[in-house]
Amino acid sequence: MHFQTVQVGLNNIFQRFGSPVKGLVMVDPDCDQVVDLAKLTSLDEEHILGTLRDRYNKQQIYTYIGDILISINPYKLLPIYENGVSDRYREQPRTCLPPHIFAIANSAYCGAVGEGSSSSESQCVVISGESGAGKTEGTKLLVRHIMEMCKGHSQLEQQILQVHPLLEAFGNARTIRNNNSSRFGKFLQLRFLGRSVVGAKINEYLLEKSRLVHQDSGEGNFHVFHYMFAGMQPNEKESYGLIEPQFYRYLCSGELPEEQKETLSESFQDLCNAMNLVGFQKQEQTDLLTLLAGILSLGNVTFTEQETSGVAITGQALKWLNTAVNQLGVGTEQLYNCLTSSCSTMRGEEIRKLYTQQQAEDARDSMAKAIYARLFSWIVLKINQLVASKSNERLTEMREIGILDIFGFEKFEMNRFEQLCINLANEQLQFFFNKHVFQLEQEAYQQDGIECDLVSYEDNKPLLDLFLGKPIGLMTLMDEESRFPKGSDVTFVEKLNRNFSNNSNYEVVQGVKGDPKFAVKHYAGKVVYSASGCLEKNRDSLHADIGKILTGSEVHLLCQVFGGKISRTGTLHLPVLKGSESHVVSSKKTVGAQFRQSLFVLIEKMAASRPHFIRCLKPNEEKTPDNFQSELVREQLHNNGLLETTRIRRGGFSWRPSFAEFIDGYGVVLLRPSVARTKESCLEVLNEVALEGWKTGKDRLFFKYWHQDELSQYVLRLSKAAVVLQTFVRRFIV
Ligand code: AOV
Ligand code: MG
Repeated sequence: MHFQTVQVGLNNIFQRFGSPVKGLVMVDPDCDQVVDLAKLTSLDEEHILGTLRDRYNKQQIYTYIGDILISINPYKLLPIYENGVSDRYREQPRTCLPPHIFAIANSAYCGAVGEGSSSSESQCVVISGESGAGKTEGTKLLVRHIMEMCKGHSQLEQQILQVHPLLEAFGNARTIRNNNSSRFGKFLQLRFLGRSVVGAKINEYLLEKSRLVHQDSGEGNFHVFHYMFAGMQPNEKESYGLIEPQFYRYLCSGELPEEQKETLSESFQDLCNAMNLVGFQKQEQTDLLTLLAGILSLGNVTFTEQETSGVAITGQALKWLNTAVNQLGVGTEQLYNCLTSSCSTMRGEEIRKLYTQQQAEDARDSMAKAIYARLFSWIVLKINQLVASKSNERLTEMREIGILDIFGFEKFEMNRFEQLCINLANEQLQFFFNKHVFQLEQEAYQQDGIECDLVSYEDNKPLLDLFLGKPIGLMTLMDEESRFPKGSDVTFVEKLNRNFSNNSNYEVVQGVKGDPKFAVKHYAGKVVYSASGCLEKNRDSLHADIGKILTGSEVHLLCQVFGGKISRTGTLHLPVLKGSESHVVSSKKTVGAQFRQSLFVLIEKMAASRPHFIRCLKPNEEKTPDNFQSELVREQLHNNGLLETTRIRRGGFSWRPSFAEFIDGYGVVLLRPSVARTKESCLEVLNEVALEGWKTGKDRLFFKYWHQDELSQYVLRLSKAAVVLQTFVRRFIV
């Protein structure tokens, strides 16, 4: 068949299937309202806020700023997530449908599998927002829709969906700001070969383990403990050695309201189902629950000060010690000794040092925290093993979608080491966002001499320097002080005050005696931090004798997570505790240093993929539906730099492929066997598709955010047409 005839054929087919989209329908078909803030006629905060409020009041919680999605937490279930809706977003172009998180999932999926263009690349979705703004719910919706897109109904897809209830049970808890607050950060990587998901991997960041032993008023321990009490039958509780929750010191919230019990009981069932589905063995599950009960019993071991020196465990506390001994599978005497004294060797001689009340309580709590944290890491590791991609042969062909859901920015009455790390992570994310949305884009205009109005934005680099600057940054000073034998929380803050009193992002705070404080002006507001306990948490040391008895536990799982000898699988690689000569086992790096390192690796990984941004907003602090508090939202718009984002999306060119990249993706439009990766071919393609409003640079093209959608739709229609044409040729011509 002659080429000309094919073209005529295509045109006819386009008429049947609709022509390539020219210009976008940027109004919501259901409500005739602006759905893209970058298309507003006037760009000021009031107008943007008003548009978001009007949409929210009509239950339209999603709005675009170009290719960026804004999501406002509705605090109620909206009928916008059913399968039918998911299907519509899968089948129709995003521009014909109201803004939705499914559309972002679609775009990440299509980018990763190369749908709508002939090249594929790894993607990442960065979801940010304050605590309670909807990041975790958003993550689940994204994963669900992406699994729908794969539609292989494979066991792996089911397992991946079950990862969330599992991780949330162990890593989420009720806080003042969010009833289901993530107390750890996660980066979930979904791996694809062709259109199918072939594996997944989770990285976890900084579980807030201090919550296990202490919760501020109005807050809860990790959900799993509450699930156990609500969901276990009385005989089951008895077999694990559990009594009523109000008798445990680590569960100060005690008895739960009746109406909550039912949902918690269901959650316990969901957790058990998830463990089964993901592939945890029965014995592992039993061990896990036994150890959780053991942690609670351990928490009830209290100490009485002795007249001479040291502390003793007596009466009721001794009973709890014995219960813990059974549940944790360790020796009574050893546990007694390592909770009340420490043992070290000096010149070959063993020296036992008796603890004070405070030291004994710290030893008990650090033991409980170490067990819980290692169990959590083990769960993540286990999930990773079970959902790992089985074939590593075609590694280079695999593409990833990484989804980042960390703990949101936090500002409580009392902010500690954990908030410091959480807020640092949020600063880094904000920096990543700024870099992508503003800095790289504007640098590219200058390099290529593209004329475009520059948009100024709030650069949080000085704040990152305050934290991470070398040689003197807040985090390095903390590490330094943690290593210094005489270092204390007080000397740490003195050091900060000495070094940063002139830094505009730092504020000296007059703390009460014994509770040293300092303040940092974050992008999302000023936070006063209490340094009490900071150094200890940063050191995160565990006495060698405690490590030793846990390594020798008779409970297989406990022994395994502490790197003991018995091992059925032998394939788990949690770092092994080294029983050294010194009486304190301290991991080589401080918690802060490890966290910084993992954030660095994460940002590098994200920078190597195509990012999609979702900015979550919180409409009110009361966690109630239909309650839009303008001032609260205005503050978040301001902190997130969303007005500036809107400006740059409107005026800027957010997609900037090189000529070669462009031809790899869209050269197919020219319907030729080979297309040179040159500027001329690019212009030919653009002429064919009849796009308007783009610019050419020295070695790349500059496109508006909607151009990529238009091109992808053109290619999709082309491939649909090709299929029809093939069928036609097969039926009627051959
Ligand atoms: P977060 O992840 O951003 O906070 P979540 O995703 O846990 O916040 O959302 C908090 C609560 O808001 C959820 O438990 C739901 O009750 C409700 N919610 C959020 N998104 C939706 C939605 N799309 N539809 C209905 N309800 C929703 V934190 O992890 O605390 O930073 O650290
Ligand atoms: Mg969360």
